[in-house]
Amino acid sequence: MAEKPKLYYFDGRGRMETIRWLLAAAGVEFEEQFCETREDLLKLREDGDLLFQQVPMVKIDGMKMVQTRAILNYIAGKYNLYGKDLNERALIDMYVEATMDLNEIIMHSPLQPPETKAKYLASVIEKATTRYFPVYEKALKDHGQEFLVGNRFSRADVQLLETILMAEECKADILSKFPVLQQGRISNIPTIKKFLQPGSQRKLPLDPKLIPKVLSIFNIGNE
Ligand code: P9H
Repeated sequence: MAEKPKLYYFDGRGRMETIRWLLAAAGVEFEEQFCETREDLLKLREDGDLLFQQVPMVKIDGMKMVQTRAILNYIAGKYNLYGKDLNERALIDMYVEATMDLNEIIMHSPLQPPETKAKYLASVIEKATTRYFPVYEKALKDHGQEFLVGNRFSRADVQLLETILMAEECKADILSKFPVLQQGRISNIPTIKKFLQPGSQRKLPLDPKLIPKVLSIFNIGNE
């Protein structure tokens, strides 16, 4: 029985959440070790576990993988979520890189100073509804298939759903102009349905009270 992958990060979303989604979508059970303090991060460094002194780190198949995208590519390749050929992979990569761009701006919204938070959120919603969601809506409408690429479940479907749910936390009716995306068929896939259940390893949005703790783990603001 292959060893379960083990994920090293803080007890929150950040850059590890998409990795949790992909493993869950592939039906892969995983363990987690949380950095609760800066000492925990420094210990991983001292033990030589972090190639670039940073987390996320995932112990999988005898490797200590770092770099979020490298980890996602490995998991997608290993669990057949990356298309049947280079052309499908190219399209999947274009789709997922865009979801990660949108994720990046959404995941930084809790860190915005109060005076600019509303403006920041408005720009997130504007980008989501004018640059990103129209592309996925059109793709699904044009080919009429359940999955974005190659009529087969791939990381593009998983990462789009993750991003849609994050965007809906910013504005509940953000999909109002996107009827096909609203269908949310991917949520009914058994592995995804299980991950969306309360009590799963899916993380909640960062509790603002915990921001100082996260910033202290990564020594942000004390440089
Ligand atoms: N290219 C937390 C929440 C949201 C967004 C980012 C960070 C980058 C990858 C310690 N790791 C705040 O910056 C914490 C990376 C990995 C790499 C880290 C240091 C970050 C965060 C923690 N910082 O894609 O994996 O930025 O280890 O000394 O750099 S995550």
